[in-house]
Amino acid sequence: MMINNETGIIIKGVGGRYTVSASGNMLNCSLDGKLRIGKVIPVPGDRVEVLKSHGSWHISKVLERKNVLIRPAVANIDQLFVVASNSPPKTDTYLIDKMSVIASIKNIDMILLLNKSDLDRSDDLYKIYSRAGFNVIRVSAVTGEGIDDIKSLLCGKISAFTGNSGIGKSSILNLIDPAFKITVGDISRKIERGKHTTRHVEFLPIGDNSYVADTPGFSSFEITQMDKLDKFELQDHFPELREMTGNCRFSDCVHINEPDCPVKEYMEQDSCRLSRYLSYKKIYQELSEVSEY
Ligand SMILES: Nc1nc2c(ncn2[C@@H]2O[C@H](COP(=O)(O)OP(=O)(O)O)[C@@H](O)[C@H]2O)c(=O)[nH]1
Ligand SMILES: [Mg+2]
Ligand SMILES: [Zn+2]
Repeated sequence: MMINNETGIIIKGVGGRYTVSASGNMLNCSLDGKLRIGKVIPVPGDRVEVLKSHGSWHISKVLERKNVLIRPAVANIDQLFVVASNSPPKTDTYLIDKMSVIASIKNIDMILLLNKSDLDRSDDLYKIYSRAGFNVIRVSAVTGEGIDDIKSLLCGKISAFTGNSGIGKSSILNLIDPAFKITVGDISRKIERGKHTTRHVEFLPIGDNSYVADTPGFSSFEITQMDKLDKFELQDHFPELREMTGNCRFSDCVHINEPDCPVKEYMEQDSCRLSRYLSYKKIYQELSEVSEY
């Protein structure tokens, strides 16, 4: 009996069958009986050990995860591309701010893509997020603006695209690699929902050790998913607040109601920072309510 061992990454899992990318091959794998009993359910992005016995491949072990997101479940995300726009469907800044906090908690780099730049340059969003310290890229799936920048960022990483429906995630990915051939537009998705079809995430291979997933957006970007974040630590997940720490009268200052807080003053000084500050206060409030239970 010949036995083969490989380490690979799950790019897709449907109905108990997994596609594992290993040494340049796509292996169709089932789960080892032992793993079925265990608590860890493998998800796309998981690094796994696979074993060939009696002619078929099995996942024998799930390696330790860097992080995991839910609905859709994905693991080991290095970077999250949040697609936003001032053009319809206009993106709410609070949504971006919540996603940025969760990405930070999960140790995921967030990149903001301002799509539909052919229609609207999204100047306000550009200013708010570049000043807050994020990598912001203007993109157009029509003119191709920004596509090369995205391509170079994808190299060697596991990435996910998120953003509201209709914002252009699939269109951008199709420009990155025309071979993806992802359906563009909302119609197919609405039909899927009507049929209660589960929407599966699939990582698309894009060069060596690089994978990108188109997602319908994560429902995990909710306050309750902030891994029971201590509200005093929320400021650590706002880069511009983190930069200002140590300037306040109270060492445990949260920069909300404390008198003479220079951070509060700084954040209220200009409309860009204020937008972020309002989200900070809103998330802080929500975390306070969650922790009361
Ligand atoms: N003008 C313009 N339209 C775009 C752009 N990107 C996507 N669209 C259009 O927006 C709609 C939704 O795009 P899609 O990629 O399906 O969005 P998704 O739901 O985020 O995957 C489609 O009609 C696209 O043709 C863009 O950069 N500029
Ligand atoms: Mg899409
Ligand atoms: Zn303060």
